Amino acid sequence: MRLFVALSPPPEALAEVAEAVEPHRDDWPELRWVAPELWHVTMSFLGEVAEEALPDLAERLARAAGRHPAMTLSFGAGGAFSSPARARVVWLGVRGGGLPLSRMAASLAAGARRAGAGHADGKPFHPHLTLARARPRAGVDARPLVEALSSFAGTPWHAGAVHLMRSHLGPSVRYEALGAWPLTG
Ligand code: 3AM
Repeated sequence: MRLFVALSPPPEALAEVAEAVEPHRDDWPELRWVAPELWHVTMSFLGEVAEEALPDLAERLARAAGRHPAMTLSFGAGGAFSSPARARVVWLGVRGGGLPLSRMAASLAAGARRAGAGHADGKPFHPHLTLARARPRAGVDARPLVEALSSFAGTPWHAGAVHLMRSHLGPSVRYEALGAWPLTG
């Protein structure tokens, strides 16, 4: 099964984002917008994981989550991977996490690896909310969109748990929450 670990922002925080994004959607037919009900903040992408590994994975994620503090985060200015001029992914940034959030991501990934899930990809952790993706092989010049989202500053929200998510790929992607573990505090 295809898994990732994520934060699930509260509906109020996502509703604000939806309101900010809505005026732009129709202007960018070259982008595929992610449906708001799928929005999440990925902490660690695990990829294909054998079902037998789940109990050990759950235990290790629970333990890793419990070693990190709950935090107050907010969505901030837009950006793009790999760059606004040749965007493959357009996102909103996550503010307020800093080093503790990066440490948490590293700790979850390390716990998952000990359960045989995921791998170190060496990429720096860049917390974000993916809003839209370019169609395959097309880098989009999304500078006006990134610029339009540059002033976005969402209301702070409480990140108190991490979720293990399963992606069901197909004509329309669906995510299923397999577990949730509290952060401390
Ligand atoms: O929606 P975001 O960007 O947070 O991009 C995928 C998504 O992240 C990412 O995992 C999340 C859930 O699908 N993802 C998919 N394939 C990936 C890969 N091979 C990947 N991240 C890293 N390596």
